[in-house]
Amino acid sequence: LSRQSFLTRQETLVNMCDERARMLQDQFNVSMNHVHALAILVSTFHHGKDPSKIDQKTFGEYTETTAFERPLTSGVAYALKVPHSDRKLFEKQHRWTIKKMETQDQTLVQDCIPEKLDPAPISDEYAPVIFSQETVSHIVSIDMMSGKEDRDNILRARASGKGVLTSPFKLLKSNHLGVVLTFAVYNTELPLDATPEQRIEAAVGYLGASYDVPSLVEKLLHQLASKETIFVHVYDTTNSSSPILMYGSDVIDTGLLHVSNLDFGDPLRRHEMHCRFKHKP
Ligand code: WA2
Repeated sequence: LSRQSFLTRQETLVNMCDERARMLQDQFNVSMNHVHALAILVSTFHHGKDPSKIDQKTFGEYTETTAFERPLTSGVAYALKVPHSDRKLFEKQHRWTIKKMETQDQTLVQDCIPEKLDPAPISDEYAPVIFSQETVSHIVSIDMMSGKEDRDNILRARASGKGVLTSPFKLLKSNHLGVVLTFAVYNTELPLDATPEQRIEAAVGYLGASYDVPSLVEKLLHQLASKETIFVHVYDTTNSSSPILMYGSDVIDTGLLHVSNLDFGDPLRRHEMHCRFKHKP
């Protein structure tokens, strides 16, 4: 291979990879902004009105008809902050018990059969899902603080006031790795310089979106021509010594590798796109 054709080939790979990384990042950013707007909608019309202007029917219809605004998401849901002292009254009003995400038998959780889910054990506070897009209706009544990744997200979202992302983990009822994006919903107008303590206190709930990464990245790449040309892998590289593969398979070494950076807006997480040609020159 001549030096010139090597350089041309390398340049092609760089351009294709950067273009795909930018598309994925832009689409993620668009949906993140819309999820943020949903959190403000819930704050204004559920917590800001008495009686509330939002119920499951309104939330379900609104989120379904605006789903096109949130590319790459598989569904959105709203979980309420319930202190233990309010649990009895909350469960009586909703006519269901707050459920625990993790059971002894993981297969039952994955299937998300409501009757098989145990009630949430006693805790200081809970985050049961009260509204959901139809696509994730299986998480209604589940305490999102009873799952490690969801819990970490809730704690970080409400203390920071920013959109936060989980590490990749297996989403309920799906066989795919995914991530969850969370925005806290606050009851009062917080000053811009509010302390984490003020934020934690003012939090009333958590608006979250789930991203089924393999199927959604596949859909995105499919829209592009020359899908046959390169392998694309997406990694969570937050822990640089053990990157987590989020998308892609069958790594074949064909020489050139290009790594494009991905910024999903959460400074605590790092992501990369790795691209390789499928065929040797
Ligand atoms: N949404 C969908 N599937 C899931 C999931 C989730 N969390 N967790 C595990 N599988 C209501 O941050 C609040 C959504 C959590 C929001």
